[in-house]
Formats: sequence, C-alpha cells, structure tokens
Amino acid sequence: MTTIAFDPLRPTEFSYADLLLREAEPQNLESPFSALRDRLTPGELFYVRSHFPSPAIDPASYRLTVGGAVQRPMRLSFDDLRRLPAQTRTVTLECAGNGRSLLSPPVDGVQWHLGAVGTAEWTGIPLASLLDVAGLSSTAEEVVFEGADRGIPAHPPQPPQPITYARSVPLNRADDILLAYAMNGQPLAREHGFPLRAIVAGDYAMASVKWLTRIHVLREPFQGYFQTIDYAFWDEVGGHPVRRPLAALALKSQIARPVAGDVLRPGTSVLVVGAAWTGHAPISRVEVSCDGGLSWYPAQFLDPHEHGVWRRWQWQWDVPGRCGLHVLMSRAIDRDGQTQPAFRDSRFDSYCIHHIAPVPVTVLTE
Ligand SMILES: Nc1nc2c(c(=O)[nH]1)N[C@H]1C(S)=C(S)[C@@H](COP(=O)(O)O)O[C@H]1N2
Ligand SMILES: [Mo]
Repeated sequence: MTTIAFDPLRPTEFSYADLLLREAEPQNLESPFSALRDRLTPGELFYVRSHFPSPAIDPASYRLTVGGAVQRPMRLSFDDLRRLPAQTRTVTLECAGNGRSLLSPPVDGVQWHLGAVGTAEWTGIPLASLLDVAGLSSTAEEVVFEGADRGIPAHPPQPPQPITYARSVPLNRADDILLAYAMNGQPLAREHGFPLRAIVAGDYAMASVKWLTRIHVLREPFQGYFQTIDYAFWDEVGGHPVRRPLAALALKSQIARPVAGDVLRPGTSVLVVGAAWTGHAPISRVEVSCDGGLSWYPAQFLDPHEHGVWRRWQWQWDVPGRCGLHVLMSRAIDRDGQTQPAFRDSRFDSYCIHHIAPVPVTVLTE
C-alpha cells in the first residue's frame, strides 16, 4: 500500500518550456530524448499527446462510472477512489507514432522524432481491485476506458458527431493496469489526465486513457474509432485482411547521445547512451555498432528488467583516429531471440516505428 502526501484536489502545474512544440491545439509536445538522464523522466520533460483539447475537470464534482458487464455498477467520487488501496508502479509510455519523422517517404500525423516516450512512477488503484468490487460478469471480455475529452478526429473516415477518446484492453491484461492519480509522487498534471488516467504497462500509450471518467465492461471486442480506425493495422487471417488494434510495445532501442550530426574529436572516448523497451519477452541484450551495422558490441545495462519499463544502457566508444562520417546504431535483442529489425515493417502504416535508427556523427580534428 502506498500513501502520498499531496493535495489530490489540485493538478500539478508544470512548466513545459523544455518540451518541443509539435502542435499547440490539441497539445502535442515532445520530450528531448537527448536529455535522457534518470530512469524516471521528470514531469516537465514528459511528452504530451492529446487528440482533443484537454478538459478541465473539477475534482469535487468528478465521478468515475463503472458499468457494463459487471454485477454491481458503481459511481465513485475522487474521495471514494482515494480510499481504495493504492499501488505504485514504474511504467514507460511510448506513443505508437514515436519516430514518425524518421520515415521516408514522409507520412501524415504528428511528426514525432525520438521523444514521444518517457518513464514515470504511477500511483493509483490496480484495475483488478476495482473490478473485484464491481464483480465481473462471467462472459466479460474487454474493458473500455473512456476519457472526458471529446471532438471530431482529424483523420477520415470521421464519425458523424464528436466522440470521446475511448480505448479497450482485454480483461486478461488487468494485472498490467493501474488507474493512476499520481505521477512521480505528484498529482497528475492536467495535460497528463488529471484527476485520473489508465496506465497500461507494456502497451503503446494510446491504451493509457487520460481524464478517465467511465469504465465500461464489454462481452465482445470494442469497435470504437481509436480501436479500429486509428491505432489499428491490417493483419491477415486466412488470406483476408482484418483490422486489429495495436497493442504491445514493439522491441526497440534508441540512442539518446551522441545526437545525429554531432562532431567528435578523433582518439577521444565517448559514452553512447540510450534506452530499450518492449511489451514482449524481456530484453536480454542491447548491442551497439559504430560502423553502420557491420560489427556489434554489447552495451551495459543501467537498469534491471521490469515488465513495461525501459532499460537504460551505455557503451564506451573509443572514437577512432580516422576522420569522416561514422554511423552509430543500437539494437535490442529479447529473451525469445527476437532482434530489433533493421528495416521498417510497412504493415504498420504510420505506427510502431521500431526499426534501427542510424545516428551519423562526424569525426573531425579542430
Ligand atoms: N483521453 C485521452 N487519453 C489519451 C489520449 C487522448 O488524446 N485522450 N492520447 C493517448 C495517446 S495516443 C498517448 S501516446 C498517451 C500520451 O500520454 P501523455 O500525454 O501523458 O504522455 O495518452 C493516451 N491517452
Ligand atoms: Mo500516442
């Protein structure tokens, strides 16, 4: 059980001065990934990805409704929620569109570079405890999280009227889900979903619904806009294309430093630093190349494995005496023997960009 000392009725105010503006309204702000330092991303450096304007929710009149395929539908105030046993868990959020600006030819959508990803310590109520109180119907399959934000989505086919942001997760994932009201020991900021949001460990962050006001349990797969049209891809079953929601984070590593275009001195020693994450089998190795992928060297992990949390890593590079262009790369390898791919899987359209991103640097004498 976790107790935190703060006034839960007030959202945390952050200065977003250090984030990169990708879109002013709705608010889309990118974290400078090159600033990666601690395992936890400070709140003021955490990316913001919103589809509609951020709603201002008054915590005093706030209610969370829990209904659908449950035995005891509920309507809970913020105080009711705060009385339930809380848990704290570290989870990495990555937007499914992270890395989009690296795609060639360019694709539509917010042009995220490397920084639509961050890690925080989230405190809140495990979904499983709430569902225990509500009592699941024996035929329940999925849980839909609905936010208070609404609008008409930017991309066709557009629904005929404004919709709320809603996403479902299969109920067998309940142990990976927290209903969080705090981030890094502070109340959520408005931009991050004050007063309550879902946090789904191991999935792309579109599942981590902000401004959570309704939990609806379904007996069949949810077919909402952000489940089937957006944040979905064409899979194939028996030769038929079928639409499936994106889910688990794909195996990925990124180099934070050096940054593409950096100029380094020959014969010096440089620390190559980055992070790797996945929603699948644990990452067992990260390897770094300094010759465009011909040879690979093992990096050293700075963090232990924890499901749904990135592992920072580093590798000491003895910069050669040869001047010119050098291409750094990193790749993650998981316990199932999967390796981060070298090339883009175009089935995922403008999402799940997890192939190796080369970082060209120049070695130059003064
Ligand atoms: N209600 C609501 N929840 C939402 C979204 C949204 O637009 N509305 N965006 C989702 C997406 S696509 C991402 S990547 C994460 C971003 O969370 P953050 O802004 O706290 O970083 O929130 C998810 N939850
Ligand atoms: Mo996202």
